[in-house]
Amino acid sequence: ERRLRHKEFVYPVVVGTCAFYLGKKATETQSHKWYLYVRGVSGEDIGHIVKKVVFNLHPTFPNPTREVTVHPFEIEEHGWGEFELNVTLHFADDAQEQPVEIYHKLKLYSEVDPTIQSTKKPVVNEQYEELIFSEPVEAFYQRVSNY
Ligand code: SLL
Repeated sequence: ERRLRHKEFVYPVVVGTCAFYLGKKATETQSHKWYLYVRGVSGEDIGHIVKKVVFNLHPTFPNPTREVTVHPFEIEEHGWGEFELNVTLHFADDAQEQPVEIYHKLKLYSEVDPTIQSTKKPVVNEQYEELIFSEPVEAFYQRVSNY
């Protein structure tokens, strides 16, 4: 497949976690409910670019490798501790690109005051990432730039 020498396709995404303290329902191993997601910057489906997201959780979780192949590229879990996550994005076949890994921290406690826990106000940690396709395959570039 032909690659476009002087072109670049840049697609911004957000990787985030959103954690809710369970309050009275909290147990020792499940004090929080949390979500981990990858989406476009306005919350849009990224499925035309990304065919699979692999979320690698801490080994204390059952089946810590979670694969999602459709929007929303998101998982829901319960836990007690913060940890560093590995999120691997696999691109659409016509992109002919290797997967990329993004590291992200699951935050359960507010940095402003970690002793204050509210069941109503989630702790959100979002990171902006630019997916950069330099010298993209022509067919992929045509498809995604007209999207
Ligand atoms: C810590 N380094 O010690 C971290 C590890 C692991 C969190 C946190 C498992 C939940 C479950 C879970 O929340 N692990 O057992 O179902 O703080």
